[in-house]
Amino acid sequence: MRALIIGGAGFVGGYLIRELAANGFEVQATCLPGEKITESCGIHFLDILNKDEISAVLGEVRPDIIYHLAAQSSVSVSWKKPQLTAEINVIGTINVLEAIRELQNPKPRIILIGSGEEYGFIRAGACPLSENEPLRPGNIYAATKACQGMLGEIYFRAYGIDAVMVRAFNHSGPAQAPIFVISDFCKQIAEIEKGLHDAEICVGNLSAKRDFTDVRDVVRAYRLLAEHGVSGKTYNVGRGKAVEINRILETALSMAKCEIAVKQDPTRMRASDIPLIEPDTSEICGDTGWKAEISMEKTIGDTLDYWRENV
Ligand code: A2R
Repeated sequence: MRALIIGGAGFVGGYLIRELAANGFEVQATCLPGEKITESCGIHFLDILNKDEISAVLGEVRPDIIYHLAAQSSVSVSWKKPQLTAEINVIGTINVLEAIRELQNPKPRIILIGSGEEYGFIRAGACPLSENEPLRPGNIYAATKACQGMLGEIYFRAYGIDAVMVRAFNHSGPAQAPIFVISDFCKQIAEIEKGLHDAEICVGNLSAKRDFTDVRDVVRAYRLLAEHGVSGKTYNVGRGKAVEINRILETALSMAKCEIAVKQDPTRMRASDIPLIEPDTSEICGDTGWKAEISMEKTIGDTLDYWRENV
């Protein structure tokens, strides 16, 4: 099976390239000019805002499966650059779907990677969230990802495009940008161990409960969805067991090589933090046999080791 990863230079892309290659896929990936993909695979340059570039790469690669990871993936950037976020995440997705629509049959399957953020302001008692729960996105990034999923469904129904939609919940692991909580805590601990700043870790809201999955489990889910996902269907990808951010902090601190104090940082608190976000994962478990296997302790330990080598 030949896979093309659109947007392969990001955090998830590298792990997905390795997961697919290790399981017998022929893997090719795209990135923006100026970006770098370090894993070994065929590399193509394209900007998803240019549909002709997408068509040219699809014509050359003739993939059986396409993973669409290219995105403006930051919630905070989405507030500052709403037009750019909508262009990349919505118009970019339309460009990819149109380029597929124009291909001769047999057309490739496309896996559209959305986000658990799409559920947004969830009603009390709605967790664990099933895929049928109404979407009430609470930020611009989430709204564009909800739109991406709807477009996938529309192209499936109107044109028979073999689209499978994913709503990925929090995922983490070595090399993730430190704007995400596990990576942030681990980077701060590694810096403190090296004496780069005071033995004090800055934290935000510790009482929120979120669902964390190791990125290596997440990309295994993406591989299994290529093989066993049902066309036109949307799948939650997550552990299905939320934990308090405080437990993540305690676990990370228990692995630190020195005593570290905890300091609440008001700039890290969000105005409207939702207390609990947890997915129902029975659809992906039932259709593909997937479930998260890597413990949160391993994810935190490996991420801490990554930062010990990289600060
Ligand atoms: O923003 P950059 O320069 O890091 O590039 C990102 C790239 N990208 C684009 N690729 C092609 N054409 C564009 N116009 C364009 N704009 C941005 O997509 C980056 O290399 C990649 C996305 O990777 P990350 O931001 O690291 O996201 P991550 O964590 O790998 O998540 C993958 C997917 C995304 O769709 C997320 O929204 C979803 O999973 O959760």
